[in-house]
Amino acid sequence: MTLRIGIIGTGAIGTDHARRINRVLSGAEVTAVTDVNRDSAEACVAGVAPGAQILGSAEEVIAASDAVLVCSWGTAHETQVLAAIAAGKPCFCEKPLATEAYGARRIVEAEEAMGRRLVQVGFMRRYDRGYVALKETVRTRLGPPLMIHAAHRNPSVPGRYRTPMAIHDTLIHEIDVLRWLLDDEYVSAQVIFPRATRHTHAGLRDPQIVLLETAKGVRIDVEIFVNCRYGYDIQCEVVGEEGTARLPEPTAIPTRLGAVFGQPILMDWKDRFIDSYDVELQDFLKAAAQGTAAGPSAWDGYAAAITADVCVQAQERPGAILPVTLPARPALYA
Ligand code: INS
Repeated sequence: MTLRIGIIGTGAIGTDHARRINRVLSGAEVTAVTDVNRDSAEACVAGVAPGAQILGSAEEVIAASDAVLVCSWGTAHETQVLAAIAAGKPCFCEKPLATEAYGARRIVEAEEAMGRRLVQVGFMRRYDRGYVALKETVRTRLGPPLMIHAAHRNPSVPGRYRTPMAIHDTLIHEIDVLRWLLDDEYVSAQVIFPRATRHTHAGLRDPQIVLLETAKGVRIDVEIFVNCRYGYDIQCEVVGEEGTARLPEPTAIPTRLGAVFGQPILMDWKDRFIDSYDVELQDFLKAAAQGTAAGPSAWDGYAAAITADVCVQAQERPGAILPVTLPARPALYA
């Protein structure tokens, strides 16, 4: 059986997922799309989803599909995911699950009321080979992890990117993947601001350092530097009792050329975890064919949203250490 997939939001990531489903993955076809911008939906259909009908609303797409992908603006996610759950349809939602924690909470409650998992959140780093290997090394060889030093650098960001986006848009990846990597929960967050780069503007403090502490006492420092100029660079080093382990660099050709030993650095974030998007969506399709969802859950989306909210408050009080409090994990997400 070919699964009928509906896509809500046909911007860059929605269209790329449509391409993936129709041309790379197996078991599904994109049969319906919608976007607030009709031109964008038409371009998606013309480019990568010739078999899809363009519908006028998210609700129509949900009704016409076996499973849906929510790739719209972050602020629209909550309503659309809740509508998919109400219809009993498996739903893949790009990050963030909701723009504030109470929205994510409503999604968790709706899913609990349905009694089965229907939501997968698009935290694709969990599917990246490098992170998977790092997690395995930490689990089997490093001894108890003690510290993590991480960096999330973008060469530049669009003009509309403001200070809180460093958390909601950027740090959100580390918030999820480090919690998963350590199998631990955050208990506090602190933000400090180093000297600012001259490449930023009044609306964006850049760089920033976020310090997280986990229930087991692991200390994490994450540098967020979104105008670093030189490239898109994701670093993660775990320090354990017996040794350290690092996230591998993406494959690139080292050269010895013109008296320089060199290795290229990626510039576009879309290229950095490109393979993991295929794996995460295939995982979604596999579970969706059984009428359920796997992978990062609504609970993970909620936990990330709670932590992100605290980090944004910590940005407003530089230096203050603020508690992160998660409610008890419901049995559905055990
Ligand atoms: C993007 C994306 C990237 C991240 C950027 C963010 O939306 O999530 O992975 O590095 O900072 O703006």
